[in-house]
Amino acid sequence: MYNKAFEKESFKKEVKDNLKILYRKTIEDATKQQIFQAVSYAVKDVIIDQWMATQKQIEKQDPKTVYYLSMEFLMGRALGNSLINERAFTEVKEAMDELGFDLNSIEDEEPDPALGNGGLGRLAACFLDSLSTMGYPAYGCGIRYRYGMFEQKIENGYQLEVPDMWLKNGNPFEMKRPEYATEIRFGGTIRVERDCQGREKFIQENYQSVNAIPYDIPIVGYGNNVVNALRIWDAEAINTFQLDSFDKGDYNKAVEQQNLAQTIVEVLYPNDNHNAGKELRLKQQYFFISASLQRAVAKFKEKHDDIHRLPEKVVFQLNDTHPTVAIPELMRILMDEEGLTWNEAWDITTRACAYTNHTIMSEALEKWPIELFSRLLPRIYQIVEEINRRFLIEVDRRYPCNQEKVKKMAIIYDGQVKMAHLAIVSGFSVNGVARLHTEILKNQELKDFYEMMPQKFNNKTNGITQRRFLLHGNPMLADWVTDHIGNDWITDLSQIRKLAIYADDKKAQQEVMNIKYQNKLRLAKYIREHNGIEVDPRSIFDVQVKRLHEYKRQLLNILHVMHLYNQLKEHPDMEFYPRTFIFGAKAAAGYRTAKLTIKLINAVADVINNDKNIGGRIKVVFIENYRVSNAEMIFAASDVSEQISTASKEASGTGNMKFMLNGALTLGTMDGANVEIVEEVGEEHAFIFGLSADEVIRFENQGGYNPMDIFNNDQDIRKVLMQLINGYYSPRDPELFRDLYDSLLNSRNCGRPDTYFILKDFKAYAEAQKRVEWAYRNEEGWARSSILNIAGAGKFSSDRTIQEYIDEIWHLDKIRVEMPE
Ligand code: HBZ
Repeated sequence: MYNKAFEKESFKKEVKDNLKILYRKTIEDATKQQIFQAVSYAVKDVIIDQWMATQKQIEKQDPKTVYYLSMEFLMGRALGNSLINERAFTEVKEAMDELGFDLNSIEDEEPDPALGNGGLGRLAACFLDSLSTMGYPAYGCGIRYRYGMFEQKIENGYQLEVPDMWLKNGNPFEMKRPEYATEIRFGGTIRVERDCQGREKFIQENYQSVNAIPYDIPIVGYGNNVVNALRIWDAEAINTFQLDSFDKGDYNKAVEQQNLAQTIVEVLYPNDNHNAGKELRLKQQYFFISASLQRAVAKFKEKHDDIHRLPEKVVFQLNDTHPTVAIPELMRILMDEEGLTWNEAWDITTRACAYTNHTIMSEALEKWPIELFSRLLPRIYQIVEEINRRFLIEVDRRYPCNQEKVKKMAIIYDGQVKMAHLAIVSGFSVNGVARLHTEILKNQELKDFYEMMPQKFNNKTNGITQRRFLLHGNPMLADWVTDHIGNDWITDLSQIRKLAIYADDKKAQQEVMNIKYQNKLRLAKYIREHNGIEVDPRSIFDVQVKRLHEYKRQLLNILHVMHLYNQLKEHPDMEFYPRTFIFGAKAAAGYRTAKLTIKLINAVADVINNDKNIGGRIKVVFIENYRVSNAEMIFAASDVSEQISTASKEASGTGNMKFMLNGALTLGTMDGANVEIVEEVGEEHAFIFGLSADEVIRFENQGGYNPMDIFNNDQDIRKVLMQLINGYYSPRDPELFRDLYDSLLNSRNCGRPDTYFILKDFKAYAEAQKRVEWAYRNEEGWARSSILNIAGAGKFSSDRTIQEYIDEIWHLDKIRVEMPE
């Protein structure tokens, strides 16, 4: 089970050699960062051989390849993960020990590549891990943002955003590929010419352009020598400055192109489930899509003469609507560059593109004003217009003279280009990301499309990679699992079911609880060091970590904490099992309510943590800068997994699966993949509460409900809500949390009050929390449930998800890569 390429003595020598070559340093006087770099280059050295072998095999076999097109890839650190997948972690850890370094602290030198916001970006990263591990050829295609997701600082309880300079020390794992540089054109005008056969030619003039330069990052499969690439594009100005040019027009254009190149890949938009509609965002989208597609077509043509056969070898998966310009861009390449007719190009495009929907939140839907779209992408716009024209003919054939249908389904309507409609009409597959989500798409959000083209719709319930979130993140539990059922679970998580027979085994129960305790000690230490808060590792670790969004209802959680605190104050002698409430969440920089919720959590934490009279029975911790690297440690240490979104709003969730795999019990609504989690583990091993998706949708169709009834009739809730506006948690500024109060009780911005049914679900939530407490008091029962959760997590491997994409959408060919001895 170990990798010969990482033989200890030669590995140590290579680390030392690298220090010499890179930094002119010996191991004694190198900094930790330099050690990290030297180790990473030594690891990369092994990876490169496998990467070349993979390329050679692909060259020989010519398998069908997926291009996973995504604005986001939330990769997390590469060093530890690569070592895990090389099956060399233990070996290298020992080698580093012998050199006098702790591998974990070397890992901490690596910045988290955070080229994503949350679930959607992390899903893309898990998918790449699974694709390589399962031996399928794949490219991830994205943007090399100079600044990834901002670093969150908490100052005086408020979130501050600090630029994430993840490339500051260079990225040892990436490889620049200047030989694949591609020109990308924006703006200008389209002139139509006719060739000798009278065919129209479309010529873009007076455009601005930038060079797209790819950087490849290796994606190492687990123990199989397969290395795919994440290809992220950087922008460079096309013509270097002609400083001697006195032609003013040229000079201005050169400056503009320089600026365009610099701004286009500057920063990741930090919104999740919200579309700000910024021009630069559309530029980013077209930039990486045009580059990726031009390259994919060129690569296909290196081996094939007949472009009509593209869909036999290539499939493009659109990760939400963000990459949807791929559709008209592929049409453009096929018609304007390859000389195909509309019908030929359409046939190819519609067999090569598939779309995944990740949300039903209306504010996330991408719509571009025609003015902006056609100015920035004039030729692309012409093509979208033609796709729309032809589609509306279809609609009219199916629903003659039905303006209602046109209004609801047109790609261009009301002065806007609707990207979801474009993706659905032009792709051969439309999938949701959990069963409930897909049903809502079919029966509500996309009902009209489902009715017209039901064969396109399918579900692919999300998954996560057990290699990062158990094997790397929770080594003690991983070893325990392997001791009991062998190590096949690493590449076949369905095996983990076999643990179920240990659920009633007293020894197994104690071992699992002890591992949890050790992981809680590790997190308690982190909290002591980062927050200066002392938490009791014997208390219940009750955790909600995810992006901050109203629909995810962190506000429900903290209001309930306020309520518990009130009860403890009123009845100091009540029975109460100590709890540590842990939050971690970034708010989009411009999302005021979300940022105010962070402030509230921290204000509540301040008061409760410093109240000597409650004997430390409640602690509240806000973990600063929640990201992939600290997430791994948090999941491992959690008892309770808070998955409390308003039913119907969370498309799937994937954190829920990471908690489960690490033995936490879910406290959640019947939303997203929670439904399937409960189905796998059994409702008696989770704490389910609240309105169902159907009930929420029914209320929404009635125009909401009246939260005032609850406010007037429920003293506990009233007391908590009054504390938002009487200065209880903000004596110097009693009005500070007024907006949160108003969001629950008063209609703001013509919206309904309590849009997310927080007060409506409060009581059910509080009751579910009581059930949690009583369950935890029964240590054996809890341990049993915890083991059954781990045992029930098999379905939620991204390996399973990817197999479904392959069987039902992509139809890829597997590759095998042997390394010479
Ligand atoms: O995608 C998330 C869903 O909210 C979550 O339920 C699901 O599990 C996950 C994977 O399928 N969606 C996102 O994370 N969405 C974004 O981050 C996003 C980013 C930019 C946008 C829109 C959405 O413009």
